[in-house]
Amino acid sequence: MNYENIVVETREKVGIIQLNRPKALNALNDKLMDELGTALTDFDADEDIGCIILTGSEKAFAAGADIGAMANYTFMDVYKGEYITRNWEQIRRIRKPVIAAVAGYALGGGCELAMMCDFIIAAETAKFGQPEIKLGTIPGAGGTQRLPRAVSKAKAMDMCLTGRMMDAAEAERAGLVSRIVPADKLMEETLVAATTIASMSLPVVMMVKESINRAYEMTLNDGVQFERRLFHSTFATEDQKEGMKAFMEKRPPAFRNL
Ligand code: CO8
Repeated sequence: MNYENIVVETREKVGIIQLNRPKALNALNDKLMDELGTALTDFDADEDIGCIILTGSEKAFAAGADIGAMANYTFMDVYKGEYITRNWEQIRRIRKPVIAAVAGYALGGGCELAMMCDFIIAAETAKFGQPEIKLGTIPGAGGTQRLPRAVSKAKAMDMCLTGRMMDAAEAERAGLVSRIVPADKLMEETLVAATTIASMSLPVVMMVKESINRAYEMTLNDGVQFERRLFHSTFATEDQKEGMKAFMEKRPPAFRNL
């Protein structure tokens, strides 16, 4: 597949998608989001892929939705879903883990896209922000919903109301990112994490993702019940038999995704 706005590659069982509009700091437009949706769906369907990395450039993961493209949209353009809103949710339908590897700016829709991934590994240069208020609009892809869940109401209000950026250290303290790595090690470290995940049993990995995501949608009691049933169902897999047998035989497991 030939893409104009993203670069796609595979490293063993890891699929890598790099946002690639460097002149616009990877500003997200409809075409890019269509391509991203297609690449994610293809990796999700590819039996040889166990984990996906989404990344940008050294300067920007993504500096937001494309302001130039949006500037003259009318309410009807956006409400009817033909522009910007139509293809943003595809990433949420991906069942394999998606790691955001963020260096530089992750602003507006870029911050929201990173938050739609399963976790964020940040270079020490990463900067997160929801500056839409400075443009006379508000976050439109979950910023006002995912940010407070990730970093607390106080910090989310602060960031969305003032439009200020959070650096990597603050983002890690607040729980927005899982870890910070040196900028020149971002892909290397993220690949280690992705390769580790891809070496596990894929159906069990998918259950972990599904179960953790339910924590945001369910009461604690319902969530624990949901988790319990998934836990029970792992005992129907060959990979659970292999994983526990390998432990007892003091050898690495050979999962077959069965
Ligand atoms: N859209 C379009 N172009 C952009 C964007 C953007 N978001 N960000 C940067 N660019 C372009 C600049 O216009 C510039 O282009 P040119 O060279 O042709 O003038 C180029 O990228 C480089 O940018 P700068 O010269 O500004 O670089 P600086 O290093 O001086 O500054 C910043 C970097 C601080 C990142 C600055 O570019 C900036 O503030 N960008 C805008 C950030 C922003 O406001 N983002 C939020 C956009 S709104 C949004 O994301 C809403 C999402 C809603 C999603 C809804 C889906 C359902």
